[in-house]
Amino acid sequence: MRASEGGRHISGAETIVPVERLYTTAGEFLRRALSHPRGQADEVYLTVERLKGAPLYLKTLPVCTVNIRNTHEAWHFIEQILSNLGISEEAFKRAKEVIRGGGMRGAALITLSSGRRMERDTRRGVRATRMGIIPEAEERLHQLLISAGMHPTVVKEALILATKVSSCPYVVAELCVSDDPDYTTGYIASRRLGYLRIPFIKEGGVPEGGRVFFVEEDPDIEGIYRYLEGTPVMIEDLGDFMGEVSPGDVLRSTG
Ligand code: PML
Ligand code: MG
Repeated sequence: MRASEGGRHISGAETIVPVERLYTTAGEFLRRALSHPRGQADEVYLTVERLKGAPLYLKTLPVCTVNIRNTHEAWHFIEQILSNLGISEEAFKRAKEVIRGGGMRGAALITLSSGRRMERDTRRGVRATRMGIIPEAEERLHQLLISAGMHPTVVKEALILATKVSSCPYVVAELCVSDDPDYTTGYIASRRLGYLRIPFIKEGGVPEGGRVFFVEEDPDIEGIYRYLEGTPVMIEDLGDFMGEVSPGDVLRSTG
């Protein structure tokens, strides 16, 4: 689903479901487009297609929430952790520009060392699509998120997306800031560190946000698009939920 208002991006969502859940899912996505905190869509595109080929089955990244108290601390932590993952200051600066500028439908691809933008079309970006979760894992994830006091839909979808993205060869890390004005928790995800939730990544009321996928220096761009946009991925199992961790502990584990 892709929704916009006056050409401005409002909301996007994707999933893989059995045929009998199509009607409900289409209805839920439509409702989301028409009652979104970013505004009411005046154009909604729903695309439904049969899966071509068997999906890859993955386990979600392990999740923890970094104990952060304000936006300043959040960005200080992000800068340090990205640096420990091999991402240069240049690439970090470029990522901040993308996220603070907002307005992209997909994610930016930024090379980790020279900080170059690698998307075919920098306004559209690359979209991670064709991913879902098997019903049994979804039910368990729902219960876990509810008991941890996390938003069941937002975090579920972000974790599925981040798990697919981090499994893509050439992708070293993802940085995400929601474009929902009142959703102020973001994350950094990587194969090495899992899914690190970062509270206070932005001030409330700010509609700008976005996703950046940091990639190796000479990436196979066609291969990245093929995998992220084309290869179907299903979550079949859940990684650990580790609760709160201190920024210092995470940094020490990578430094
Ligand atoms: C989005 O708006 O889709 C991004 C959501 C980020 C969720 C971060 C979290 O709470 O784990
Ligand atoms: Mg959103």
